[in-house]
Amino acid sequence: MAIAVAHPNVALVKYWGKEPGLERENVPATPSLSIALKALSTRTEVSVAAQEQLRINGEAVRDAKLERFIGTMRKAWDLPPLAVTTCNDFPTGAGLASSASGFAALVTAIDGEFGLGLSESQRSVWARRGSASAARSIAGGFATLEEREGEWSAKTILAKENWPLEMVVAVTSKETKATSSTTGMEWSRNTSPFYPVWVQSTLDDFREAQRAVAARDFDALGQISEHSCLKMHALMLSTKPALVYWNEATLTALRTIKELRDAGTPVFFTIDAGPQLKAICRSGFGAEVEATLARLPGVLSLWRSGVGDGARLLDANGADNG
Ligand code: 2P0
Repeated sequence: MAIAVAHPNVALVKYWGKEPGLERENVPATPSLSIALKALSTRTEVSVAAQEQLRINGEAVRDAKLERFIGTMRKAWDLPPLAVTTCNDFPTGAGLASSASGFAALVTAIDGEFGLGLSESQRSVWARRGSASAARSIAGGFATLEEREGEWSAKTILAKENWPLEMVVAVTSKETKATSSTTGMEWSRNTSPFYPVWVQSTLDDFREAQRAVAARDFDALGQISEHSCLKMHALMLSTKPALVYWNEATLTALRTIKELRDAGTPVFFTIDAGPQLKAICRSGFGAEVEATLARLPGVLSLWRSGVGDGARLLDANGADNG
């Protein structure tokens, strides 16, 4: 049996939309940039079984996306029936990137169990075929997902040690979202009049965010991240039917982060395809940001996190030596 662990990631420059004709490969229409969330993780065990079995969070499931993905891997390797057991220590399918950590851990565990000998960039390409954001969870630290030598894969552009930012995740709903990201982004591409501008302008955001990470310029990274986030939500709102992922507490938390920043705390926000708010702050300010968000009505739970590593195998005793 092989056991792998992976963290979800928070995109600062967002991915929302696939390249026409390459949807099944999850080739993004734009590059993206993210930070791995150390405090949240997915742990996945893979072993050989008499019949294929998938268990997610303790329950036997049928999962079309997962089954299709394993089928795609079978076209490349002669894999036997698999027993896949995966657990998230955070809500699944609620805008916390469980598919990112999930596919990153799965590819890493399959690679480990069957000795496929995949390089990190090959694992990233495979994870992307499961869910594009999963490519970034293979890399860890500050990662970019873009086209590299003809394939879309992610790479760490700054190791976690080199910029120890803190993140606070404020959970405002634990419900599974009504519209999946995969469906929502297809609707946006096909119906939003803003979509072409989103694709074209995200390239500039990506370059600016890369520069900000390289220079460790917190203010510049905050400005471009909030812009990319709000622009993505404007795109979602202009989709038919409209994709409204926020709730009242999301907006209250957003306003609170701006107030904290105006009062001198180095912090900015981002929000993905769900109602949870993620605050990113300089090292040493996480406790203050967490305490402030915890007092808000509608904030159900919080995580405080540092920057995490990429997906990795655990040893035979389940210990993380990575
Ligand atoms: C991101 N999201 O860059 C953006 C921001 C959500 C909002 O990547 O269709 O689950 O499996 O490739 O990766 C969510 O999309 O979608 C996502 P698929 P995925 O993190």
